[in-house]
Amino acid sequence: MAAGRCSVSPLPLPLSLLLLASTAAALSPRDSASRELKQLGGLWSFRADRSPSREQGFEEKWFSGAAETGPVIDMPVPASYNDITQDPNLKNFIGWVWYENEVWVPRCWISPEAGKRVVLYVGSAHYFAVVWVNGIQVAFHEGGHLPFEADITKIIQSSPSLQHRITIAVNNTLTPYTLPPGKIEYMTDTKRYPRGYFVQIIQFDFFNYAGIHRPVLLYTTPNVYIEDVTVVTDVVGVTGFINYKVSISGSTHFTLSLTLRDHRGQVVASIIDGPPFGELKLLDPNLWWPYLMHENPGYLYNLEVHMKSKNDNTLYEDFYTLPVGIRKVQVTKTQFLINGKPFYFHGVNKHEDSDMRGKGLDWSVIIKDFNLLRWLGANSFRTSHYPYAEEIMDLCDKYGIVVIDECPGVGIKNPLSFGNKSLAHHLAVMKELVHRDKNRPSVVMWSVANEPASALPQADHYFKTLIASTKAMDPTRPVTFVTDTDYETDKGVQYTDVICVNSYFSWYHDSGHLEIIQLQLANQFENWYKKYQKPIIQSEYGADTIAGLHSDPPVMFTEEYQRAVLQEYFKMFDEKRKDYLIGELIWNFADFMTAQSVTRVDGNKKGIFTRQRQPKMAAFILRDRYWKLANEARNISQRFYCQFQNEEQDICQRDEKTCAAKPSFQ
Ligand code: GCB
Repeated sequence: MAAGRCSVSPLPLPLSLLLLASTAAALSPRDSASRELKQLGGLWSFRADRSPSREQGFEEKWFSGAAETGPVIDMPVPASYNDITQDPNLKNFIGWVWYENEVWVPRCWISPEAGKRVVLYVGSAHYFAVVWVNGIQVAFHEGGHLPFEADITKIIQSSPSLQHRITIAVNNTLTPYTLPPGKIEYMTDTKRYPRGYFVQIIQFDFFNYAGIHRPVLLYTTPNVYIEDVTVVTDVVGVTGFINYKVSISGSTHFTLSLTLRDHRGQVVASIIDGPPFGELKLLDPNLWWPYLMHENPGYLYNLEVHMKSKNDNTLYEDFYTLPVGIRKVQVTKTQFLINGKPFYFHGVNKHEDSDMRGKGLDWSVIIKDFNLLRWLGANSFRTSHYPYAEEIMDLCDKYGIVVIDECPGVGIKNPLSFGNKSLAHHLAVMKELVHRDKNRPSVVMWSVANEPASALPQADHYFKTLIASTKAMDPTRPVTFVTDTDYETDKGVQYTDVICVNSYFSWYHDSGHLEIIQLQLANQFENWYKKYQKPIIQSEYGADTIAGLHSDPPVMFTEEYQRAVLQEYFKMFDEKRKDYLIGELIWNFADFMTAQSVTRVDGNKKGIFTRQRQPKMAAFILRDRYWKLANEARNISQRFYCQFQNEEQDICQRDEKTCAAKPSFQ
């Protein structure tokens, strides 16, 4: 809950702004022989609109130059603004904040002879964002975890200057119709609260960090350009198939060539002057395998798409290179198969969360996290509870970390949030997510929500529609949502392909009673399986743990208690993975920030690593388990193990043959 003072809702947008359609990003921006990128990260001028109505910025047209209208401070982009200053009011601010930056655009980008488009791309701004260039509105986007963009060519071409002002207003207010939903509650008892006092109510367990969380870029394409590429891969026997579809914008007259290269750059398949859709066939391809399932995980080919178009005597050429992993995903009644082999998810749930940066993208944190995941022997994670940055997803593709890709459908508890308005928005968000991540081999399943009130009667229609529409958009991947509702009353799981269930035995219920875990967990699994005969993932379990707090016998919040909870869960996991349990994802990878409450001591402490990524005792027992699971599934993991174990030398001396070829991750 965050507080503020305001006479009206902090949300309203002038109608003219709402009329401008949201502009979801097309292909992930990449440079190429025909495309240039310019990063706009760094320091932006920043001003929070603290006026009671939060509308001062719009009334005074701060998009015409916020820096001239009042005091601004330096704000890093990307980063959440909440933890950057010492100001508690900014930490808990609700409403519009304004970012402004002056950028140079090279002359060669905009001369009409260059025949280029210039696109402004925002990786993510939480939650509502309005964008202006030189005071002209170019985009409005709703939703904090997905990219959007705007073609700004005409605006910058018509400016007398090569320097341009970019303004981005961002509002973090959540309503019953946003995703995640929330509610602004006005406290009208003037004996207890100042006049106009309101709080943001949320029903999810992470801090509602806000600001520009991911990179802002300018990029160019030719005027006739590759707008989208979709690939769907399949494996039949020893043959790999890549079905592709390319859409071109700006002209209907073009020719297309596609070249597929292996990791050494050798051409392995190609199509010259082919149609915009078709198939590439590869005999005995290198398949994309998850980390620890193969000695060469995350194998990616590069699909180079080359478009040529002659328009009004001008030749336009566009090049776009898409990494492609060839793999196939299937679900049976008891198994999850990748390339026909059973895959067991031994992984984590994460958050985009770190000190100071909040949810802002930071390369050091990203790489540290991937190193810890691989140290741990984790082969997978769920993007709890929103889509993660494309930069993170790229590394999952590259390292072979399997992803359950979750949309921001978290905290859907209010019956109002099951209405048509919310459903329409949820469908739109899934469309943006599927569009962004459809080509990623690491993404093996979509999760449309986390712990919604799925016992409500309206949940039936809601999840039936949502899951059917997601499957229609992507028939190649299973769809799930994560439930904590009782198997008898849940209305949504019937539509899923895989059952994902969260439970916190001996924590939120029967607190302190470790001895009940196995019985309750066995019942949980049996009940769900008997009812639906679908494979099950334990999608969350865990215990809050203050690093350095000890007690034996274990008591809650100590490292020993977290370890004991995990060990009890492991016993039942080992029973059920013989049958239909296909995965276990610990809650959580690292401690993370939440709203303040009496149940949270400076955030959620269920991490097996602290927020600063130092291991608690649980990290070591999980690591032993995950490496054993990997070893059981396939012995090659021993080779990876050597890379991370301190006792590397010992193992290598004992088992020279296994350790002979040490693969490198880079
Ligand atoms: C859950 C939620 C997660 C919470 C976690 C907890 O069931 O899915 O968002 O953080 O429990 O620690 O309470």
